[in-house]
Amino acid sequence: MLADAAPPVAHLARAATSVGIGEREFALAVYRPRVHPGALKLNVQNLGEDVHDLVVLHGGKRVAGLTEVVKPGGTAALRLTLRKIGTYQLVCTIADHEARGMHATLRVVR
Ligand SMILES: [Cu+2]
Repeated sequence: MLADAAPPVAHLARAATSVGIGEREFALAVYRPRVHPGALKLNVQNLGEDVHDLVVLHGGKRVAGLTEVVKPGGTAALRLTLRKIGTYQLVCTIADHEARGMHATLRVVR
């Protein structure tokens, strides 16, 4: 039946958009740097040798962050909803990692 093949649009609209994040010494890569407003799932992979974390900032204020550090070779997921159009900063807050290059931007666009 057609109803089985095509889920309702409302269901699709609620699904979180996945955003891959790669972290290493000392860089932070966002594999989907532009997203639409709504629910996101940041899939964080630590590709390095040190522990890293991930915090999301908007206008210098923290809007979300991982609750635990990510171990070398480990992964973590951060679920959040970003409704405001604009540019968000993703940073690692461990030691001086941000200053050494662990920062990136995520843009929420219409
Ligand atoms: Cu780090």
